[in-house]
Amino acid sequence: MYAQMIQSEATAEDPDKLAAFEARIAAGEKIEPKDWMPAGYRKTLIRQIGQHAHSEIVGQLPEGNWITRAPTLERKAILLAKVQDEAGHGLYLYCAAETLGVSRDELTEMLLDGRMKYSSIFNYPTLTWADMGAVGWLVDGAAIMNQVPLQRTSYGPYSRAMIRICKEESFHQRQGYDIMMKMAFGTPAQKRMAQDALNRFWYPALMMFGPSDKESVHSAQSMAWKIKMNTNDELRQKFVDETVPQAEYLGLTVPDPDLKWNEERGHYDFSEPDWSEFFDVLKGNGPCNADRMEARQQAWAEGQWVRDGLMAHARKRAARRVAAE
Ligand code: BYC
Repeated sequence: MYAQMIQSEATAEDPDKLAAFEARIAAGEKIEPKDWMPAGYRKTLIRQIGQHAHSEIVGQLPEGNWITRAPTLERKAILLAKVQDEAGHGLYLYCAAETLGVSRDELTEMLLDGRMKYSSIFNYPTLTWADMGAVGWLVDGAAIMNQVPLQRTSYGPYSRAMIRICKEESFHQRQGYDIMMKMAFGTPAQKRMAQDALNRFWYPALMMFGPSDKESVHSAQSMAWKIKMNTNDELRQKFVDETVPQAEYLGLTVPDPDLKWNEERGHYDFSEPDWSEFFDVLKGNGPCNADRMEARQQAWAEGQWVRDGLMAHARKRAARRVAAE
């Protein structure tokens, strides 16, 4: 259905419709599901929203790993709530993508057969409790940096989903920083764990913003359509500028010997992540890619009977309605 939709719209594209669409974007209007849109706009949104939805769902796995081992009942309750929020974010985003004519099943199948991606960050392991702090502080922190501007994205359902998501992400970032404070101001051993978590998550967090602007394939068109509001490098710089003082407050060292404040630019200078590692993780060769995909494959297979049951119920209700008419 999705392929057909792109096809029919591509043939229907005409210059007048395109000009009217672009004028609406320029005027800051929201595009709604039933409005005409270029096939490329629809395709880019499905790619980006779908990838984001998958990231929320796969993103439950590294933290889910620590629910049974949280150090206190209170920490466990907070972590449980956060992981449940991620599931909710995935659902808002799948719903937003569905308004573009792709079904949730199709999106999931594209994830499972490798046609769609999820964020590179979730291919790194969570080895200690301090990693729960680093994930909340850095990973949710990077997510907020990227997602706050997306609240103003041009596609209405995506924008509205982002408004709800951002409210919860702020709590996620705060709970991560709270864990980091506890560890960094705790015993020397706890502080070492906090530093080790920062060392391992710093560069993967920087990679979340995507390749450098020189390498980004989609940024120019996505920004022209206001699907993306900032370039990858702009958001990465903003993240570094906000996060470095937070690390200083914790008494932790950002693992970058070249990090320094540049008075002239009014920003920190910092070392780029190892981009060969990033592209390698995207190809499926990160430390946890195989585990994450296996977990999703298993969940999809084990949920088949639930989907079958729901479909049978829906068909029965529809048949009853037809019979009653
Ligand atoms: N990981 O042209 P570019 C979260 C791909 S947070 C994997 O710059 P674009 C959460 C990109 O898809 C994470 N792939 O692309 C947090 C493209 O490949 P394709 C989710 C990446 O789309 C805490 C290629 O590289 N957030 O969910 O203009 C707890 C070239 O890149 C990555 C979002 O998804 C990456 N890091 O910009 C739980 C936010 N970066 O598709 C959950 C919405 C790039 O051509 N997404 N690629 O094969 C975006 O803002 C943009 O899609 C990106 C990339 C900034 C990520």
